[in-house]
Amino acid sequence: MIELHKGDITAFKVDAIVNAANQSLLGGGGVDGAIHRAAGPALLQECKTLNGCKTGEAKITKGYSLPAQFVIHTVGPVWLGGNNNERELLSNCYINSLTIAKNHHLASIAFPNISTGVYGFPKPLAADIAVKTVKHFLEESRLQRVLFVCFDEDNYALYSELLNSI
Ligand code: AR6
Repeated sequence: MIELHKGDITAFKVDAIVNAANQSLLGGGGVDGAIHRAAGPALLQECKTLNGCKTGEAKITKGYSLPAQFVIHTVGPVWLGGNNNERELLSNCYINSLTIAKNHHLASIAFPNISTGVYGFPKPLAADIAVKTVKHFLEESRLQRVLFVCFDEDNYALYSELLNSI
């Protein structure tokens, strides 16, 4: 089941929240900064043991002081105009995060709008990829709840329309 929410993903009490990280996994701005601030310094300590993460891939840590039990860190593509495999890499972020959740027998996972901030991915295209990829994955998995947590009004409007029309 897919749910749409507006707000700060760090407040969600789900099994895992997804972080839109960078390849270092050592923190940054945007949602990444918010997650590290809310989780506390122990999150950075665990992230330092992970040896980074490639674009499109994902790695899991504990959630520490967050209400969520785990954080799944994924690295979205930087939008470079659309001819650098950006679409497939963004789709891979969702697939690889969902696969980790499934392998850990998690029932609920919340996604931010990966790559649509600093990384500059066009929001309508990113929303379309996110919704299609998640719907396709849910057809053959037992994950109970997938939440899209939109922070800005643009993304919330895009997801509302997409989720109502499919
Ligand atoms: N909860 C949910 N969504 C949020 C929050 C929040 N607290 N804060 C921002 N967003 P961005 P990216 C939304 O820039 O584009 C970092 O520095 C925001 O409105 O956080 O994947 C990393 O370290 C936007 O829609 O991530 C990387 O270096 C979405 O989160 C780089 O930014 C993603 O925006 C990753 O860039």
